[in-house]
Amino acid sequence: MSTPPDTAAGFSLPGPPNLARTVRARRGGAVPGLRYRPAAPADPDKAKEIDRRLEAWARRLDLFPARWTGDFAQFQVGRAVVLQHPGAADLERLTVAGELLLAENIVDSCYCEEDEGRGAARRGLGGRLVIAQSALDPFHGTPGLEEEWRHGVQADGPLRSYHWALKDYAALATPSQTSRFVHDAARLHLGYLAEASWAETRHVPQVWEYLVMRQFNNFRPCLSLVDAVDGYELPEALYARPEVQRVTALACNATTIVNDLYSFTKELASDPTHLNLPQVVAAHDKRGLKAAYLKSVEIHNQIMEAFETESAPLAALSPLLERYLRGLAAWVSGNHEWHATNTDRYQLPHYW
Ligand code: LA6
Ligand code: MG
Ligand code: MG
Repeated sequence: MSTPPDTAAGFSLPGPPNLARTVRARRGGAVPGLRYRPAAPADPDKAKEIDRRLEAWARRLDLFPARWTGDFAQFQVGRAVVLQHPGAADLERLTVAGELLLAENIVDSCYCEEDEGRGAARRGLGGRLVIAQSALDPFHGTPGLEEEWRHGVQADGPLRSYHWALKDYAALATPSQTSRFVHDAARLHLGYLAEASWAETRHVPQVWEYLVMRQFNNFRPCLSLVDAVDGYELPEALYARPEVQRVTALACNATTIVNDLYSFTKELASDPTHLNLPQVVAAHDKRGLKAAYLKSVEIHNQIMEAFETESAPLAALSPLLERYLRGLAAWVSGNHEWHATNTDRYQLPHYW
């Protein structure tokens, strides 16, 4: 466990209390009192086949050093996408969802998360992320400069993973679905930058400010695929409607707060000042981490309830919307199941 310096730029700034040693982790299972719906069980053979394909893809593109292969296995990408997309049209589409999930995690781990020991650094992050965005979002210029760009976006594993995963996605999705994904990636990168900026200055945002950041630093790019993976398109004219955007964001936020709840002890152990929802609530309420954690569960539950309540009348409007909302709900359930059962990666605090 590392103890971060309590000074930044030569002056002290208040941070969340360092209570890491008081929180004993307990075994896995669902967070007591959490509002969630059970996921369709994952077919282990399907998950294994996706993992086999993803491992071959990662080796072929030399995405990460061989010594990280065990971390790859622990992450269970195949099982994640099988749980999240129970209506997937075929294995190829599931594999592409896995490529994108892997790529997003490689970028987060290698560029953004300083504590993970993979060379990530907050300093200079903006420059790295803008180039990463261009691995998804092509540069257009003179032939010579485009050639330099083509070469430049093959420079490291994070760039190669983004570039080749998106190429595979664009081959099976419509241009509108691909464009949707590229915009969601830009939002993700904006969120990473805000997270890094607050970590650098040791700024503790208000709860609403934290959740705004987390609405961008969010699983949204994964939920952006639900129609393409299931083999159809929710047309832009429906997708862009404000009420559809709202329920999409509510679903995405519920899934991401689930990450904050399940990764709480892991993050506390690696950096006691790492921001997640319970930490930010604790910093403001000053009633301790346990009360803050339980309040965070309540915030999650209200967001889940709003997603479910507001989805129902929308689903009644059109069969396509109904299918899309079912896909979002399935992703939410599958994501919860993956977090609750990935006990190698996540353990709950001993609060109950
Ligand atoms: C994971 O949270 C998360 F929500 C992300 C937005 C990063 C990956 C991006 C995707 C899949 P965190 P943990 C679009 O970075 O808790 O807290 O597993 O990951 O370390
Ligand atoms: Mg992260
Ligand atoms: Mg987390």
